[in-house]
Amino acid sequence: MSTAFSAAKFTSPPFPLRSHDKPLFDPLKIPNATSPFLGSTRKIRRSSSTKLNLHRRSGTVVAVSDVVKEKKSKSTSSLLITKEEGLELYEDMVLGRAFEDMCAQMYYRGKMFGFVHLYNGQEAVSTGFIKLLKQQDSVVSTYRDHVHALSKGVPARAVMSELFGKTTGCCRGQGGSMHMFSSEHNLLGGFAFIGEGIPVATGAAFTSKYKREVLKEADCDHVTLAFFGDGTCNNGQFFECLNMAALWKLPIVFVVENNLWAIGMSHLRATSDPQIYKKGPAFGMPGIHVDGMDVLKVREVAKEAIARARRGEGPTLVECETYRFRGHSLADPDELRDPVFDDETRTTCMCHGTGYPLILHSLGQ
Ligand SMILES: Cc1ncc(C[n+]2csc(CCOP(=O)(O)OP(=O)(O)O)c2C)c(N)n1
Ligand SMILES: [Mg+2]
Repeated sequence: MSTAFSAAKFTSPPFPLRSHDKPLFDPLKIPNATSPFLGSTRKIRRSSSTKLNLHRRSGTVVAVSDVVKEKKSKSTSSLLITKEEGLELYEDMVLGRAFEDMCAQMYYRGKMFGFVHLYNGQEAVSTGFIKLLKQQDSVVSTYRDHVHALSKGVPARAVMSELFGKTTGCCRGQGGSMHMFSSEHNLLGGFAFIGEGIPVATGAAFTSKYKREVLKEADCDHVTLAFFGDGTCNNGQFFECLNMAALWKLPIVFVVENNLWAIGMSHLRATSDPQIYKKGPAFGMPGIHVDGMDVLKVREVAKEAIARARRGEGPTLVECETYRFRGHSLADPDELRDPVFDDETRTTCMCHGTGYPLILHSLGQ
């Protein structure tokens, strides 16, 4: 399948490498680019401040028209799935949702303790990506990790037991909600510190490459998926790992679950450029934006990113625009967000053509 981000598009340096080349993007030239500090959260939800960022989304992205046309003509066929595949995706998403609704019940009845971060609303990302993996492929998660564990095949009973601190849990009850781990399923952990999993995932991807190229294990084509949030993309480990993964062409996919919020901090308020996927090309890897609420679209992008990694063509950064339906954790009263407004923002961002259904960020064209 010839795709929007096939290797051919990256064989020659796709972006200016020398300082005298024309810069890709001059932030000073954004119209109305006043102070990025946007004041109170109320203001951010209601005022023109959001428009600034939406404007940025639409104004600074240059899409490759050929790529878009190519994708438009092919997208119908690649979104098709068999009945069995459809059922598998549906079952996985329903399992994730039902499992976590039960967690909420147990927590509010006082039967489950500690921090519990639910994934309600984001299921299409986990299912769309992880259901394409082989058992030997690895997944590295965050503290919002229950559903990633379920998608990777860790039995629901083992995950729930872990949440209750039982010895029958996947970490013998010693990890708890934020530290799901299963060597059998190559689930390399949930991590409480944001960004902490990204170097672990990069190391796992390095291991695969080392086995294949140095130890000559020719059949080792394992891929690693690193999941993390939008807030984490302002963290240094994200940039360091993108650099190393691109430099060494590691078989990894960086999956950003952009749910627009980092606890109570709006993504639009916390980052100098809200289009996270654009950071991929800055490191010489494809950056893709996708509707993270649509499992088929996520799956389409995931298929190509995973295949690219498996072929030895290196990493991809995928930004999945999604939304969490509950508070940051079950202890969070979730008073800051306005879901109606957030939904409008999300829809507007996508309709502005930043990547919906799938656009490869053109590099300097
Ligand atoms: C290194 C570190 N700094 C700060 C925190 C506190 N913290 C917990 S969650 C969070 C926000 C993360 O937001 P995001 O990456 O968008 O993930 P989401 O919760 O939205 O899935 C922060 C700052 C932390 N856990 N680790
Ligand atoms: Mg977030």
